[in-house]
Amino acid sequence: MNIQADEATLRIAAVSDGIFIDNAFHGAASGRSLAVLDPATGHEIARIADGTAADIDAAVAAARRALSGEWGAWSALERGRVLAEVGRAILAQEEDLARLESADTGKPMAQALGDIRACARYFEYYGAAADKLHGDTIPYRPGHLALTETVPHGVTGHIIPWNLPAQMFGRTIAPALAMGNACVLKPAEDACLTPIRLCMIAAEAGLPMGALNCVPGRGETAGAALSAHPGIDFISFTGSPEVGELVQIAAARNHIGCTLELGGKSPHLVFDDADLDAAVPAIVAGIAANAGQTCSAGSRVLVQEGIRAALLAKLAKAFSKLEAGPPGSDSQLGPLISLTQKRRVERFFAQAEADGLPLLAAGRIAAGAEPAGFFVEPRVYGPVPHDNRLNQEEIFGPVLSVTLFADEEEALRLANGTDYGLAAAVWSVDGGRALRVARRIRAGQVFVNGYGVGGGVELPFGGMKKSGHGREKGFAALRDFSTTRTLVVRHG
Ligand code: TXE
Repeated sequence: MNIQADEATLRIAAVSDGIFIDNAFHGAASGRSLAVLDPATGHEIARIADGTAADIDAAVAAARRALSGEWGAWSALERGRVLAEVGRAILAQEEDLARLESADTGKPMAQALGDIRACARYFEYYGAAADKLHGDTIPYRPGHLALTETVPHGVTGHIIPWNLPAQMFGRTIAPALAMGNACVLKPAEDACLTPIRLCMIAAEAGLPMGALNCVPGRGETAGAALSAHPGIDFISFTGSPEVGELVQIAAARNHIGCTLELGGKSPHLVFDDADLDAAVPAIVAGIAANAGQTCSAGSRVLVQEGIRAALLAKLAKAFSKLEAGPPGSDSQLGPLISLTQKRRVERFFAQAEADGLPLLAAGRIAAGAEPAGFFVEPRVYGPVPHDNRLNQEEIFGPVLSVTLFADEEEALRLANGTDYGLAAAVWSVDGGRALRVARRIRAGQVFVNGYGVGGGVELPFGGMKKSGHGREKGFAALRDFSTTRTLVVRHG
């Protein structure tokens, strides 16, 4: 870690022993703290509050007060202006924030900087959109005026993961605030320094007290307390399907709505006529980005038999050049977030070996990488049988599997043949085929001759099937973070 990263980390460490409520830091009710580890070295770099149910209670109460106080009285225009100001403030500190994000997650600086800019873009986009979603007047009975209003849910809970902390913050908090909700955020215990810092920036940019509160802590304590809290009116969760199920059950018990974004097993469908010079770099970037720890990682390559040899040769060449190393190095990939995630990916390697899957190519771990860091080598396996675990389970690491298909029907059967349905890409220069296939894929985002990971603030994003429900990004998020009140006036 370089000196500037040290400075950024230490500055946050000085305030992060608290819980962020009513625009100020408070001590955790438990008095306990959790270690924050640098994934590139395994060393402790900061400590964060170990928030529990008592802190969640206080945060929800503050959010409720905000709704009946200054925040609740603001117009949509005023909300939009403060969000735009938050976006500008983030950009003004982008280098500093990127160093913090990189130190906390281990990702290369260039990727961290991209994430911070995406976060700022969410605030810019939703700042401009805050007064654009409105109701209708509805032709009704004579002597009546009927109309609808778009109103906030009230207090919204937000549980985010560790893979893209800054992006997730912008993605979930900006649209919720734009619609006038008051938020309680529970960032992931493995990476929460940037979200905490972003809360401070939002307060400094003028967000009123209680509009945004943050309780770092463990999932089974702070996270469970937030999702079951009777004082929240809606919850947005991004993470594993297992925890998503718990969050949805808790929401059902409270009779509130939720959005769940639960990852994927997203395929590339590469047809015989595909432009491989475009496809291969996009496929590699789609699994190497964030060391494969991206919900929309393109982790399966389905390839038509006629182009198999050419594609495999190019993929193997590109993979063998990939290197995982510390964030300050020239490596394209950083470490994984934690020892737990590293062991998880290594279990998939062991399973692949036990199943006799051919290893087509592997990248390397940089010579300078610390052995105690959470690095794994990028790998591509193939051909992998469709029903193998490598093709069916989310690995969340830089691991790609290749499977062959004969025709369109088989490609679609394989593409749709997992529990997930988050993203997909179709590669073909035959426009008719590309569209025909794209429109039969059961996934929330389908790309043709390209692949977008992470970005695209304007584009509705979310899952089908086990990948979850509800939509983030774009105007779709504004709809999910609001509800409708119908008003009927009988005027005679
Ligand atoms: O997720 P968890 P983990 C997938 C990915 C990864 C696997 C496990 O495959 O390998 O999940 O990751 C909070 N009540 N994704 O264990 O536990 C937790 O504190 C309420 C895909 O890290 O789901 C964190 O803030 N909250 C994914 C958040 O849930 C709870 C991103 C996510 O952690 C909780 C991350 C509980 N009982 C992992 N337990 C994506 N969709 O992008 C934990 N949490």
